[in-house]
Amino acid sequence: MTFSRPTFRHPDLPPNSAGFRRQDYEGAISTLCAGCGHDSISNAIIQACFELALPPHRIAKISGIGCSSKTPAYYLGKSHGFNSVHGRMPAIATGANMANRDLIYLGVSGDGDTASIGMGQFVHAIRRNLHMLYIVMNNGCYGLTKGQYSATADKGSKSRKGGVNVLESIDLCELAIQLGAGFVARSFSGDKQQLVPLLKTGLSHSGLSFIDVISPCVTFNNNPESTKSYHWVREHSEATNTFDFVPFRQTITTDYPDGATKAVTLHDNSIIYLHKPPEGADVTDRRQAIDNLEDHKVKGVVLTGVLYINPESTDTHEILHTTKRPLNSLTKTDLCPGSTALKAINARFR
Ligand SMILES: Cc1ncc(C[n+]2csc(CCOP(=O)(O)OP(=O)(O)O)c2C)c(N)n1
Ligand code: SF4
Ligand SMILES: [Mg+2]
Repeated sequence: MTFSRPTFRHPDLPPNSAGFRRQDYEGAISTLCAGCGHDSISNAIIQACFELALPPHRIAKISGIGCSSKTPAYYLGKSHGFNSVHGRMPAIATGANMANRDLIYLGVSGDGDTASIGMGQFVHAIRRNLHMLYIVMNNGCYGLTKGQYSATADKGSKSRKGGVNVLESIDLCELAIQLGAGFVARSFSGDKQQLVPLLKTGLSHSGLSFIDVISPCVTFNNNPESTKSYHWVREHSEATNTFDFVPFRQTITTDYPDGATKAVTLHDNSIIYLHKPPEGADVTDRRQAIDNLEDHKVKGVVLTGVLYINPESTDTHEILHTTKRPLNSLTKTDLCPGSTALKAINARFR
């Protein structure tokens, strides 16, 4: 059976500053299980891209395999897309980014896709600081293949069938911070208020931004003893800070109290204002960011919000000094400048 999305929208719904309407960022109707956390993340992605007024044709969404990796079909229907092989999203994103640095790259993956088969790809994309937003829709299981535990399932967590996970879990945020990602955050699919500004910040950051979104699998892993269930996360989460994201085109009208607020300017001159609780840790300090995650883990608390941010981050192109022009726009003359240029290059190595 196929479903098509109704095209009728209220005629008074306003467009964004680039003239696009919300429906320009939508995709096909979801075929995921009703109540799946991944669908809420899809909606948050639509909202974030609409609010940032990103031209849909300048976005490239790339995914691996899994229920999570199917979601790019459900948003950004007018954008470029590549549904790749299990765990290989970062390789495809790297190739595309090298060929055309002018697009906005959105990598979508699952905890199985990233923390198991794609682990090698994940760590090297971070090391290179590839300019992309990397989202993991984290349900602690392989939803698409009927709910086996993934490597992010917490030790002692119980699945719906009652099996206890006896293995240590991998914390992808901690790993990302350790490997040098410039923007790392964690959120919950059921917290759109927190997730949308996080996505907007991640999309405006230079280099790799990583967001781990806990996203309950209602079919295989949503019982109260699972640490990736709606119930558990609602009972056991704590935010690092509250924050506002201000795109650089927008006039800053709000007043922020002294002392409790830190303004971090991103490469495109947008600003993220972090309002820290009195005992809050400094999220611009890498070592403290890791300690903060570990401290909360010991207390059995899921820390959400901005976990680490490095405003000085430099992306792969800056590190490698690549040409400012996208490779796919270079002509034969640019790529083959002739024998005189070649002789000059060779002479430098003699
Ligand atoms: C090379 C390869 N190995 C195994 C599979 C089977 N497989 C498909 S999806 C998946 C796991 C998906 O889990 P996750 O990335 O967490 O996505 P979710 O469905 O939970 O959103 C596996 C093991 C595959 N498609 N390809
Ligand atoms: S199996 Fe789980 S992850 Fe997959 S669509 Fe259903 S609820 Fe979502
Ligand atoms: Mg999963």
